[in-house]
Amino acid sequence: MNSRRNFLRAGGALLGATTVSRAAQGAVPEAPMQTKPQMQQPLIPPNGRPYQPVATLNGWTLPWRMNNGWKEFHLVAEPVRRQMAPGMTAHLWGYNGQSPGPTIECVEGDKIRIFVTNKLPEHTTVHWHGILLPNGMDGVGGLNQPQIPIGKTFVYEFEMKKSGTFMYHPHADEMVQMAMGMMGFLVVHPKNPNFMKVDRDFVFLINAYDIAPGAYTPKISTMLDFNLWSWNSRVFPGIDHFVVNKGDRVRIRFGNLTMTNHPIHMHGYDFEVTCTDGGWVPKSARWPEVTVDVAVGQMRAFEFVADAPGDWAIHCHKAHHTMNAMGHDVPTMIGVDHRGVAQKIINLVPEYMVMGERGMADMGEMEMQIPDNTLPMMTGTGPFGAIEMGGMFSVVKVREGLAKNDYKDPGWYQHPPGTVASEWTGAAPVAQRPKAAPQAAAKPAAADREVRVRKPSGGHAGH
Ligand SMILES: [Cu+2]
Repeated sequence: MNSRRNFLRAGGALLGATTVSRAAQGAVPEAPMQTKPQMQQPLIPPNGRPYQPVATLNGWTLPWRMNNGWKEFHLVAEPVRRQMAPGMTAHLWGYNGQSPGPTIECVEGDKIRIFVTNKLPEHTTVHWHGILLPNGMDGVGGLNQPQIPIGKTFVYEFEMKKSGTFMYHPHADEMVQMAMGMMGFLVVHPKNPNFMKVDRDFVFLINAYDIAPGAYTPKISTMLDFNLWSWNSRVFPGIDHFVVNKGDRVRIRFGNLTMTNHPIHMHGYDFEVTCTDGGWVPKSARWPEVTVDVAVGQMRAFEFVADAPGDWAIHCHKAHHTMNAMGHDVPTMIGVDHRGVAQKIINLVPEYMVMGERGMADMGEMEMQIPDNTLPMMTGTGPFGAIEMGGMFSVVKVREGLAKNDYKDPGWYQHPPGTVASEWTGAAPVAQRPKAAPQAAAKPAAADREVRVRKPSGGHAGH
């Protein structure tokens, strides 16, 4: 799976004088690398306590080695190229060949040693978000440790005191390094494998980029106006589907490292939030939801039993977050008939296109000239036609008879006959509409009168 070995490029010769001396006694473990954008098979633990491994959307889990009772991992912070969806690649910063970095999985009670090699053009650190650890391991550059200089390797050591849902990211030149894609998921499984047991456990980080159409590198000073809203640095239609066996108990975990909140909405089910970055939510404190808002810097995990087969949409409910890069200065043209003026404009601007007067759905099907390395704003095709989405949108595919740990795309759902919304072909119903009241009609009593708008001409427009 992670076949490319990088032992030499991050070898012991790079160890800095400030590293923990007892770790320096052994060689630094190899730093596996992964550049494929498709989800890699979850990593079934080859040693240590057993657990159901998580499936990282469009990502992978970092292998480790055991060294005298310590689980040793090696992260390499470095520039990477990430395909965000077929047709568009971004030049980001990440770890071990990708943004986000690999998911780190371990078990409550594990002793963890994580080597971090800095191959960025500036210093960095790693903060372990939500983990209870000694203060000097918390990764805030300048406050808890010196920054990791270019070319040096630092080592972090701590014991996993509790299980749950966490992440890692730099706490050094944070605005730039997070805008460039530096982050990763960290899952600590419970010591008791029956506690909070699920059959499928998906993880992803919510991130956002501002990459001008045709460009490759994000603008790092953007505060709010991002144009690529992504999950694990992928956008629809590039985001993996959540493939689930009917009857499975499913957990979906996500963390938000963008600059705004995201109401994550799943169709077809209700669910309960069972974990935050603060820990597991006791049963008595849960309530049903179909949308869970995740604020900046927060993590949420929700669970449901997949008893309803189908292709169920899952997406951020902010409509602009289910679109790819677009100009936001588009005027509203709905209801504007500009046929008369269009020919005059075309005489001046031959490529001028009349659009938007009936809404913008046409754009989902339009083959428009766009710059290289740019995704259509609304795209994707389903079994019934254009899906007209982008950004933070994927599909939960619930099917019967999938094997454990089978995450292969099962194709589109085959609906039982008679269960798809379709055109009514019977007699057209007669619409019952109130007749327009003559101007002189008796006024209704003040209490139940509706709002009336007086036009400048003096006529009445009833409402
Ligand atoms: Cu959103």
